[in-house]
Amino acid sequence: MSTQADFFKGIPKIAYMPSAGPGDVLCFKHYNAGEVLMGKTMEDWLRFSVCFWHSFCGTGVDPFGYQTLHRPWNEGTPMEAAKRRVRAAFEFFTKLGVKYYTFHDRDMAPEGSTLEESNRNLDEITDLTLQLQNQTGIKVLWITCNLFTHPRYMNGAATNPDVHVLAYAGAQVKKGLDIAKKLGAENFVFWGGREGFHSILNTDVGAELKHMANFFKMAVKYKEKIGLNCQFLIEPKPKEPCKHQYDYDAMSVIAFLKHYDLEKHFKLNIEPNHTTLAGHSYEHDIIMASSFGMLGSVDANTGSPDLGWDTDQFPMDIRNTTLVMKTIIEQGGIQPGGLNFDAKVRRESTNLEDLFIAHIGAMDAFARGLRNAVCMIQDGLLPGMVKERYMSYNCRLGEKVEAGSATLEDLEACIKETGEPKFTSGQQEKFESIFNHYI
Ligand code: XUL
Ligand code: CO
Repeated sequence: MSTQADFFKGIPKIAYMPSAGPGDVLCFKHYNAGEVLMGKTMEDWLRFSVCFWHSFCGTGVDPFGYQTLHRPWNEGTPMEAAKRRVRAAFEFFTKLGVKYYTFHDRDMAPEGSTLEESNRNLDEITDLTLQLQNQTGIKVLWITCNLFTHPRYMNGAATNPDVHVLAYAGAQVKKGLDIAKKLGAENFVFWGGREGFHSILNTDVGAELKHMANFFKMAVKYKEKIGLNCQFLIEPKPKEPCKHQYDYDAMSVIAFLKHYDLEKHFKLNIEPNHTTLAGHSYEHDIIMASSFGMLGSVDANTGSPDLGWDTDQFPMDIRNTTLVMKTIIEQGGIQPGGLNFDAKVRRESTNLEDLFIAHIGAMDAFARGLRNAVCMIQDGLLPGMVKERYMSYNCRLGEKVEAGSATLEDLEACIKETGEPKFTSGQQEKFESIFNHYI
């Protein structure tokens, strides 16, 4: 069978057309893959990835309504449909010009009635994806195992009170890691959707956290054993489907990793829609994770402030993309991670074309964010003002505080000598006005 699919008839390879008009939505107006900014191409700064589950498995079903998205690739037996989906996906990636994709084991290939059958299905479908990867040069940004949809996982996977369920999850992850190796995945994600609780009354939190840590240690060991060279990532989320999820936010995950001596094996995959569900601002976990050297990848999406759930919308807000890209530039890039669009078109966006428009719009929003952040950093005005705020540390006492060698006696002596500190304006509005100049 040819590798060429033809699901998106009439849609050409998406081109960069900077002077296109406002109504031209099937071209990039800002994303120019090969353009070099601060020593790297836009493609390398942004490392865009399309997610398989929302864009190729999503049907528009929500808790209140049936399917609205009738995709031409979802036809035939489950295995036939799986192959059609893969072909449609590679046609889409190629036309869009995105080099990476992400998937769960169970959205790539249907679950069988036994573990062996599920594994065989996955082998067969990933033979096809490998062939298409080799033909197109498109790569896997990350793979993850779905340890939350099947009813066996209703009480959790690695934190399930039943060790047999933990064992099933382990068997699934073992296979997932083999597939990651086969496809050359650059990262592997753990998202603990059901690793948490609904009631503290029936839950031994201490035991569950220890089981989860030991589960991760088994994964690290197996990864090393098979020589899989990829970055492990944990994706924080505070709730949904659980009432409380252990991987609540960036700081909870970092504390967990440090407590169980796992921090050198993992980084974080931050999804801003999860960050806002935790009650933080959009950029909060991006900045917290990066400050600890733990920002590994981004599930680039957004929520809706007036809905308290994970709406997984395409990120279109230039303020947000500017702040994310500023952090990514400041940490020297996001590789081997990337910007994965864990986002779905609205169930009302029923045209096939909407799938392209959504990705193009989000890619342009991030390209603008990148350009803005580059201007901001190269101008040096805002970074200089931030530096200025901490100037007082350029003294003997400040240096000792920085080095961790100051004592409380030193601090007391300083105050006895200099008296009450003077007021210094934080100038928030000035910072905000200058930021707005760049966006
Ligand atoms: C769920 C979510 C997942 C993970 C991968 O909210 O974000 O899709 O990204 O399992
Ligand atoms: Co996600």
